[in-house]
Parts: sequence; C-alpha cells; structure tokens
Amino acid sequence: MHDLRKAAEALAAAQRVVVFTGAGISAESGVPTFRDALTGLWERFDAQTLATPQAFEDDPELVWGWYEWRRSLIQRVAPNPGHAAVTTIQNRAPRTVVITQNVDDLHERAGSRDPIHLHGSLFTPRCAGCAHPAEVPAATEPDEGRRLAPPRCAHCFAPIRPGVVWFGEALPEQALETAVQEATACDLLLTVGTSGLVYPAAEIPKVATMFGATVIQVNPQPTPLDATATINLHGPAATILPALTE
Ligand code: BV8
Ligand code: ZN
Repeated sequence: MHDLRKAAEALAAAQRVVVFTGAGISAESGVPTFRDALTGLWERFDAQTLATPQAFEDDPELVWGWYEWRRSLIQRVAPNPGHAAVTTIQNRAPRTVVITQNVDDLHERAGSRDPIHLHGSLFTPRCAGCAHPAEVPAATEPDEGRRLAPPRCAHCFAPIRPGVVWFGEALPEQALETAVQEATACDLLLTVGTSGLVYPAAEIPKVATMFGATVIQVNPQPTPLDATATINLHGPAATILPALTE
C-alpha cells in the first residue's frame, strides 16, 4: 500500500488539483458504465450506436426512451463515498476543479462545486431544431416497449433532444477550453474511473503530464492511461478515494 501513502501525500501537498472522472466513479452508486449493462432494457443495442445523432434521427422515440430511462435511474440512486471524497478534496484545496465525462448529476449532489461536464448532462435537454433549452420533463418511465415520444419545442415544434454530446458531435467549446487550461495549470491530476478511450476527453490527463503535473489513476482495471500516470491505484473509487483523503 506504499503507493496509496505516496498518492495521499502528493494530493495533500498539491496546490492546484484537477479531478478527472468517467463512468467508473458512478459505478458503485449502481449506474452501469458504457462497458457493461448501460443499455439495460435496450440490451440488443450497443450504447455507442444509440449515443449518436443518427440514432436519434432514425428513431427519436427509442433514443429519447433510453435517455429518460437513464435519467430516472440516476434520480433513484445516490452519490457514493467516491463522489463524497472528491468534494472533500475540493474543500481542502479550494482551487480543485472537477472535470467529468459523466452526464449524471452525482458530483453536484455530493456537493462538488461547478463540475465541468465535457459530454453534457442528462438534466439539460434542448430543442434539436433551434437549440432552445427545454424543461427536464417530470420523471417518466418509458413503457415496456422502451419507446417514449420526445416532447416538442415550444418555439419551433422540433423534437427535444438530450443535452449530451453524442459520438461524432463536438464537445462544448467553453467546457473543453477550460478543461485543457486547468490541465495545463494543475500540479496534480487525479483520473478516476475512465477507460481513457474516448477523445478528445482522454487527452486531458496527457496534457497534465505534458505540463509536469503528477498524475494519479484510480481504476480496478489497467487502461491506456496506465502509461501516463505517475501512480496507478488499482481498486474501486468508493474505497480508494476515501482512503486518499483520510
Ligand atoms: C468528436 C455522452 C469530432 C453520451 C459520451 C471513429 C469513428 C467515429 C468517431 C471516432 C472514431 N475514432 C475516434 C472518434 C471520436 C470519438 C471517440 O473517441 N470514439 C472512441 C470510442 C474511439 N469521439 C467523439 O465522437 C467525440 N466527438 O470527436 O467530435 C468533431 C469535432 C468538431 C466538430 C464536429 C465533430 C464525442 C465523444 C463524446 C461521446 N459521448 N457520453 C451518453 O452518455 O450517452 S462518451 C461516453 O463513453 C461516456 O461519457 C464515457 O466518457 C465514454 C466511455 O464510457 P465507459 O467506458 O463506460 O466509461 P469510461 O470510459 O469512463 O470507462 C469505465 C471505466 O470505469 C473502466 O475503465 C472501468 O474499469 C472503470 N470502473 C468500473 N468500476 C469502477 C471503475 N473505476 C473506479 N471504480 C469503480 N468501482
Ligand atoms: Zn425549437
């Protein structure tokens, strides 16, 4: 456990911290990651094909139903000790910035301030036509047919879409710019629960390394980021992160 102590000391000494998270930090709250059963009732589909503009265009009710099922799942679960530890890190080193690839609101519900959502959020639907922000509908459960008709825009009547970044879509410019800026300026980047496969988000830990930061990875599995990390802590976030902040 020497690495754990080394990582805890480096974290305690860091002035500017970036915590970079992926679906793995929400896994112990009961939220499936893209790698496992995220498609749930949609098991005959691959998340990668459902999370595309093409899929929404081809079948808006199937895709809207999938996202509404995911949103209702998020509303039924709670942040886990991993999310709470991220808030502790941010409270101890106020210049800590949380950058997440996740579209859930578990960082916010755990008390983390202003997380940057590189891939958008389940809670910011918008019009697919005029991009006007839309209300988050009352919690709806797609019928067992899994289809759910998306609401229509009050301004132009086009279908409402989830406020997430689909594969093939550009990330929100401001979010990406701020994330890269914070990665160049930090002295320690903690990457938690990401497979490091999705770009350009996966560049963030590499940018931190390029600018001389210490990079600590928390993930039960090896990932392409193992080579980038200064310290690799192989274990689940809800156990490792609290141990780092004891
Ligand atoms: C872009 C929101 C260009 C939606 C997501 C070939 C064809 C087409 C595209 C590409 C291509 N090659 C590259 C690309 C680009 C593509 C890409 O990177 N594809 C990959 C798959 C190769 N990227 C894009 O398309 C991006 N846009 O490039 O646009 C452009 C530029 C200008 C103008 C126009 C266009 C957009 C990417 C964003 C996609 N949206 N999410 C939604 O949620 O539905 S990404 C989605 O998948 C998640 O957000 C997550 O980030 C990502 C990966 O999912 P997972 O693997 O589940 O999650 P994660 O990576 O976090 O892995 C889970 C990890 O947790 C594992 O390592 C596991 O070991 C670990 N874990 C498990 N349990 C625990 C744990 N860790 C800790 N504790 C535990 N208990
Ligand atoms: Zn509209």
